[in-house]
Amino acid sequence: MTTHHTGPQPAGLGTPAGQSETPAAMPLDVAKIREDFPLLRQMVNGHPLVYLDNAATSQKPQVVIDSLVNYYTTKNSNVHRGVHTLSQLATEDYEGARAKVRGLLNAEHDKEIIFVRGTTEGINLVAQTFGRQNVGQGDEIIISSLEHHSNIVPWQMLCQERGATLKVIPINDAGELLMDDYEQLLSPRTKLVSVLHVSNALGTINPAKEIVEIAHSRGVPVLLDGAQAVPHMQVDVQDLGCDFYVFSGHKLYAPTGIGVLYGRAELLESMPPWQGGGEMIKSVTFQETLYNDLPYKFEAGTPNIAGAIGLGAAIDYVSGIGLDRILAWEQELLEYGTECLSSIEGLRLVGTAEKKAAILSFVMDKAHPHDIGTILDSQGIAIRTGHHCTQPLMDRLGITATARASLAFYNTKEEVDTLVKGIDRVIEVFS
Ligand code: C6P
Repeated sequence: MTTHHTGPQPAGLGTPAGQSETPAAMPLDVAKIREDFPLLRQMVNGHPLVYLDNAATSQKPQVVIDSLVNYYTTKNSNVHRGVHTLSQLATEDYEGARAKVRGLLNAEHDKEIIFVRGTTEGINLVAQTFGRQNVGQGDEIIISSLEHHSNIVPWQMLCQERGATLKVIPINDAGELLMDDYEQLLSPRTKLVSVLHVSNALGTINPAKEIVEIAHSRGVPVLLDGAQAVPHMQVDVQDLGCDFYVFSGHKLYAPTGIGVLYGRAELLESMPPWQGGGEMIKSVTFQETLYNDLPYKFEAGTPNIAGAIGLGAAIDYVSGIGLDRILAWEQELLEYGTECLSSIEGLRLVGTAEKKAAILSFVMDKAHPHDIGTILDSQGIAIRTGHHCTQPLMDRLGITATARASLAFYNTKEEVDTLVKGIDRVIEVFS
């Protein structure tokens, strides 16, 4: 694979500084990588922290933390507004971060990258602009049973406003989309397909390219929610062919409050702006406003400059390691974790798709997920419990909640062993 950037070299990088080829076969030096993440050194409740809640948010490498400190100590200034030196430096770094995102996603143009607060805001932006412009009475939007609330509620709101209908692609019991049913759902009234790339609750990796091809064969555009894909695999929006792609920086080892909406230039050009204010205008009179060019048309107000710069640093960091190597290690961890958890009596894995990201969701016969989470926490093990903002998915699966261990490339097999020991303790408590 080809990495798009070479930035500050992380400790775990097994290649000489500046070398961008990182063959997937070259294993990660996870012990060294962990040195890059100061938070992972903590003790929690008297135990070394085992952080397995990466799907909720990931920890930050020192280079990302340093990029924020550096920005605020040496360049803090507003962007695109001043002729003074600091403003120009801040603008350079902010726009540099946009170029890094373009590289990460292999988008064609920088102007196709809109900085937003996160996945949720990106989807709402599309619903409120593209959606309002294109969806009318009797039209249809297709989502899937796997969706996060962020990819359900904005479309529900739009459908209510417009008198349109939300259609839902069903899944099998393993958590895989039923592709034949998907094809059947597409109709001449379908205005958009909006589905996740990777499931946060189950880990299912959807056949995103096929989903796009099928929709495009009927002339329907596609939005992919990449919140759980971008941190774990190489995403190429041109290869996927999608029309919109959204993700959150904080799951990609970057700060909170920064995320990305990618949109094909032609579509973004044709969409009305969303929020009004400074930056998104060319000229304003009390009679009329002329809107700015892309991407600024969609970035009203002072943006999250530090967040974008932090995201740029995070992209340099993961690109330096290589997303293919990250994927390979996480898949090894997933296989190991699946094997370990499957052998525990009274525990059932929820989400057994053939293609999965490193997410281990489970339920136990005798313990409620919240009790599992609390007992694990007392041993320094952080997992998430609950419905994972996917209540309709939980309903479909006939459960109300799961315990979810979600892995990142800095996790180890020893940590999976600690999780298993923690679960043994849960069994003891409830036996
Ligand atoms: N899922 C989880 O623990 P925001 O909150 O905007 O950064 O991301 C929302 C979102 C959208 N889609 C998917 C597939 C997601 O996983 C998330 C966030 C976290 O699973 C927090 S609820």
